[in-house]
Amino acid sequence: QACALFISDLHLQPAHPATSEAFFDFLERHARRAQQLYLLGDLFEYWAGDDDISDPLHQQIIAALRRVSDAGVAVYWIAGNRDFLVGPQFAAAAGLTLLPETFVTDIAGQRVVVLHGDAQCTEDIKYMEFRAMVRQPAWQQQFVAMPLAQRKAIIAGMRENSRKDQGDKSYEIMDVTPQAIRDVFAATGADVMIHGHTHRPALHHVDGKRRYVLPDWEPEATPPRGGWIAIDGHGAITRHDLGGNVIPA
Ligand code: OKV
Ligand code: MN
Repeated sequence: QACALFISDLHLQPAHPATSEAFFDFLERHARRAQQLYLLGDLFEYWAGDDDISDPLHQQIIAALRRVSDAGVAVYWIAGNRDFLVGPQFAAAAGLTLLPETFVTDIAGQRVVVLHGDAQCTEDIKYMEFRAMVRQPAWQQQFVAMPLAQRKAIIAGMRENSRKDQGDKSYEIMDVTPQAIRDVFAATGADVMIHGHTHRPALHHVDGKRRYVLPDWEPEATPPRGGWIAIDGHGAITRHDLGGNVIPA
């Protein structure tokens, strides 16, 4: 089918094998037959640098993405707040194209803007400062110049601090701000926006435009979470659960 698929926030990690299995199943059964696949951030729980490519789970993920891109699907990547260190080596191995943080494209006659969504959580001042720092190429060059084990230890320390601060709780209340969303629509002239990050899957109507929010993936939760958005050849936009069932609008 001439359709484009969109996913985000899988947070793939060895500790949650069911999520990887659901992802591989999605790639084989659905993405392989699509025209385009957009990965909109936080595919990984964290990415410490492209030299971590030989990790067994990373190898499995790369091979699975490769099968999709080798089948002729155009696979696109937008970085999330956990995997912004993905670079050209990973992209080449997986056969995907790295996109800038905000990307506008025409799909079946509609102007669609895709993004992760973290940059629009503008009320989280501390995170916005952290983001401004770690998104600088110079900062990233210095960081990846450190040994991989040291980078992993730094990230583990950040995760531990975030847990201690009950950071999980404080950013659970964070969402995109209406002004940041209006700014994206104004800057891009898009009719449709698709993003993830907030773990608040929904369809919102904003000044006559639509904003689709992707779910995070947790197939073993009750109820299971996860799924994708599809745009078919006629421009019809549908939301799907992990079983592929359409979520009613
Ligand atoms: C996750 C959020 C903490 C929001 C850091 C490279 C760096 C990954 C990381 C560190 C933080 C995720 C992985 C966490 C989400 C927060 C605070 C707010 C808004 C690097 C790769 F910087 F070292 F290069 N991170 N963690 N927040 O503690 O799980 O979502 S986290
Ligand atoms: Mn995110």
